[in-house]
Amino acid sequence: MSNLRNKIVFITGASSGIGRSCAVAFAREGARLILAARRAERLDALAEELKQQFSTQSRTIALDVADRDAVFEAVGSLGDSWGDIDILVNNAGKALGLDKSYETRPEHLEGMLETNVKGLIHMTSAVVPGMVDRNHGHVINIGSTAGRWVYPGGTVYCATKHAVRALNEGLKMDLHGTKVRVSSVDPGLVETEFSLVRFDGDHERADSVYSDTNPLTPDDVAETVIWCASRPAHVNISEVLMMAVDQSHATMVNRRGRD
Ligand code: NDP
Ligand code: 8X3
Repeated sequence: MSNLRNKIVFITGASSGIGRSCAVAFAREGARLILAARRAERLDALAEELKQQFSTQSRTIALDVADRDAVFEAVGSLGDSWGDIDILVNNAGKALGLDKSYETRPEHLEGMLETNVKGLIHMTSAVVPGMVDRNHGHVINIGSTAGRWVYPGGTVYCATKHAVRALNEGLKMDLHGTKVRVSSVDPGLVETEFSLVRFDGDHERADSVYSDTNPLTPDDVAETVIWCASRPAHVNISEVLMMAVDQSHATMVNRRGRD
C-alpha cells in the first residue's frame, strides 16, 4: 500500500498544469487533497473528477496566495479533520511578459513577485509551524531551471525562481533538528498554460514555445513530486533538476520535430 495513503496534501495552483497533475497523482496514491487556486470552478470540477475516479476526499479553496490574510485564514480554518497538513506543494507561480528587466511593466513585476516569492512565503509561514509542532511534514517547492540560469527576457521571472531556490535551501536549515522535509523540484520546459499566461492569452505565441520539440509534460513533473514525497521518512530529497531530453540548457532546445 502507498505510504501516501490518507496523507493530507495541500496543493497551490491546482487548477492547471503541474498543480493539477500533482492533484491527480496524489489522488491515485490515496491521499486527501486540499486544492487551492483563484479559479474555484476548475477546482470543483477537478475534485468531482477525482472523487469519481479514485474516491478521493478533497476540499477546494478559492485562494490568491499573494493575499497573506486570506492564506492564513484558509489554513487556519481547516479544522481538526483537515488541519494537520502532511505535505505542502508550493506550486502556484507564473511568468508575465518577456521583457528586459528595466522595461518590465510594473503590474508584471508585482504579479511575479507577489505570487512566486511572497505567495510561497505566505503559504510556508501559514503551514510550517503546525508541521514543526507535530514534528512531521514535507514542503515541496516547484522551482525551475530559471532558478539556476537566467535567459534573455526572463530576468525578473528568473530572479523570482532564484529566490525560490534560496527559500528552499534556507527553509531546510530553519527546520534543522526537526523531521520536517524540504524539497525543490526544478523543471525546464513543461507544456502547460504557463506560456499562455506569460503572453497574455496569445495562443500562437504560447504554442511556439513548445513547437517542434518534445517538452516535459506536467505528469512527468508530478511523478517526480510523488517520488520525493514517497521516500522513506529519514530521506530528504533536497532538489531535483529535470529537463526534457530535447532541452540541454535554458535556451538550448532541440527543435527536431514532435515524436
Ligand atoms: P499554469 O499556468 O498551467 O498553472 C499555474 C497555476 O498557478 C494555476 O493553477 C493558477 O491558478 C495558479 N496561480 C497563479 N497565480 C496564483 C495566485 N496568485 N494564487 C493562487 N494560485 C495562482 O503553469 P504551470 O503549471 O506550468 O506552473 C506551475 C509552476 O511551475 C509555477 O510555479 C511555474 O513557475 C513552475 N514551472 C513551470 C514550468 C513550465 O515550463 N511550465 C517550468 C518550471 C517551473 P489560478 O489562475 O486559477 O489562480
Ligand atoms: C519555466 C521554465 O524556461 O520557460 O520555469 O522559464 S522557462
